[in-house]
Amino acid sequence: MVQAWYMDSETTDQRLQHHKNPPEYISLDDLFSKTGVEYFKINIDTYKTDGVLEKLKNERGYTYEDEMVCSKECLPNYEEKIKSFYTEHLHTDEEIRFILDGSGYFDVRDGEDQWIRIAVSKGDMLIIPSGIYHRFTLDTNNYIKAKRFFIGEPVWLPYNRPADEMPCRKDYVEKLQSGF
Ligand code: KMT
Ligand code: NI
Repeated sequence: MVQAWYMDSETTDQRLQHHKNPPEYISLDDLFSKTGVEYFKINIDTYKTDGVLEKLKNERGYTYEDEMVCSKECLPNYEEKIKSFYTEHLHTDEEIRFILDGSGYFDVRDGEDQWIRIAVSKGDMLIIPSGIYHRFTLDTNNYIKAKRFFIGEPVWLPYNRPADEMPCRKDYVEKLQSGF
């Protein structure tokens, strides 16, 4: 099951869990109300035919999809990509990921600028809103396979922090203040 928690501020290996002491978990409802991040559980064994993913795609207008594998063997420019994924950034569009295999961590900032770590694995689908500061890292398994979705022609460009003057950031902060 997907779990989310507030991170410690240790600068040790990014692939570790980075729990606070004692751990401070956050529910998926609180994750949404504090960040706007949406979560869907998808049945990995039946998703091709059960219609759940199809309905979500239609409702949200996802017209593009592809698959990516993130591992030393499969990702071109691995070290460089891993570094840029973990550099705090935002995008002008949602970041939509459906995990097919493996695992990893998406970290997002809450309204008080605290990092929340979301541990994803097989069957987890996350929608990270446009304009939120976030980052991604593999965990100690060093492997993840995910589907990416997009509305229209994909734009994967990250804008590293600070990007506070971007319209998508201002929109996000407004939504955050009005409680999504
Ligand atoms: C991203 O944009 O951070 C990624 O695509 C990371 C890998 S997706 C599980
Ligand atoms: Ni991103």
